[in-house]
Amino acid sequence: MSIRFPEGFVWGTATAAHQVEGNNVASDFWLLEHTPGTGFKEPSGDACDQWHRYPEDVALLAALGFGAYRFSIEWARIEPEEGAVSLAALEHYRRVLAACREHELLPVVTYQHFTAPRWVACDGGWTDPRTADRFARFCERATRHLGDLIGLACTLNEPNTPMLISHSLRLGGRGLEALHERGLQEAARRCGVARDRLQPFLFADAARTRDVMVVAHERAREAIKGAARHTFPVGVTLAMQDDQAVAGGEAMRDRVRQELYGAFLESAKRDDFVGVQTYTRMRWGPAGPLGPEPGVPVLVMGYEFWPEALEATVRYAAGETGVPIHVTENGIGTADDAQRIDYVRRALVGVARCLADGIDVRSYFYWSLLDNFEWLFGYGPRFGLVEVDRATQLRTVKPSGRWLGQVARSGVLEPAPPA
Ligand code: GCO
Repeated sequence: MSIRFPEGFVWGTATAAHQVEGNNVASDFWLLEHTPGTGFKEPSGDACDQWHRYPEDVALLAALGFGAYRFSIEWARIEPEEGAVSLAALEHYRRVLAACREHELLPVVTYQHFTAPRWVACDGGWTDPRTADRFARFCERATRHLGDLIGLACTLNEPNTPMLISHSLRLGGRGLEALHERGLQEAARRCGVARDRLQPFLFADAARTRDVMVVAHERAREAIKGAARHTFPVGVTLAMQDDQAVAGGEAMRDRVRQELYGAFLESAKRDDFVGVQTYTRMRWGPAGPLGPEPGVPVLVMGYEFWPEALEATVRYAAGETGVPIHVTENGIGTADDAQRIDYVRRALVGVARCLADGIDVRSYFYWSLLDNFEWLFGYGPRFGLVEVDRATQLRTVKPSGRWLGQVARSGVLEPAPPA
């Protein structure tokens, strides 16, 4: 039986500035990508050249049948040096927003998606409390320029990711910074700062980052609301895996959940929504993570193919916060586009079950519109509904793009593939 999504349910795709725009040279990640000893597989380079090609991407998204576009504005471009605000960069994002509006796409703006200006990262980054104020000031400035065109705002993207990384590697253990220490040392030297002043997101001390980012989120929310000339919902997005307790792992699982999400879910109770971003599950035993279960396919990202994870995290986030849910990211990195359709279909069946149970889920954003720069993994993993030729930047829509666009246009999902 086909599933009909509610009238007004929002269908979109998501991207992040650094992953698609190209040449984000004033950012901390650009520095790290180009430092000897770096753990990045390759630099982001031109990425998908969306800085120049956004008109084409926005038009394509709309033509496929989607009704929304989630993208991020780049702090490193808007404020490349402290206090030096680029009106040209702000005007650029105004044009992107206007293009969305012209194509009747709801623009969902993320104010920080992993990257920060180099000057921020080199001055304590996300472990320094001053970064919360600097970020709020940036949010205020950007909202004054762009707010009238924004449809929905996410302050921070996955501020809990550093926590998640340190947990996945070894419970309470070292995060990525330990694996990339040589590159980070060299990057700090190039910036002329002591090693411990360089604290870029992903590589920063996880617990300190969490504390600063909770404050940053709350100040940003107030700044955005204060500067906006019309009201639009404001929230935070969280990286959430379906944490499953196995063979007596309940206490461990609950403790992990508290550490990974607790502070942010608590803060989200005062938000207009919470953004759930889910890709997989994690199994927890009494002593820690159990790793993939034999027989379950493991994807190029190193985690299990587990589309049902989304239903579990939506239920969990809704239960913990009581605020509306937006699925701001869900997707799969795979070269097998049929596997992508299978994944999304099963994830959406789970969303439909949540809706049937009365959970207030407002949207589904597939990650990602384009095959793009997957951070440390470079251009290897293919998350896109649209393929991008790395030499020519030519966009080619995959079958999954047409399929999901049709679901978006009609609001109807066939739960089983046609025989
Ligand atoms: C994240 C980010 C995205 C990733 C995506 C695929 O969740 O890490 O929001 O930037 O590219 O999740 O791994």
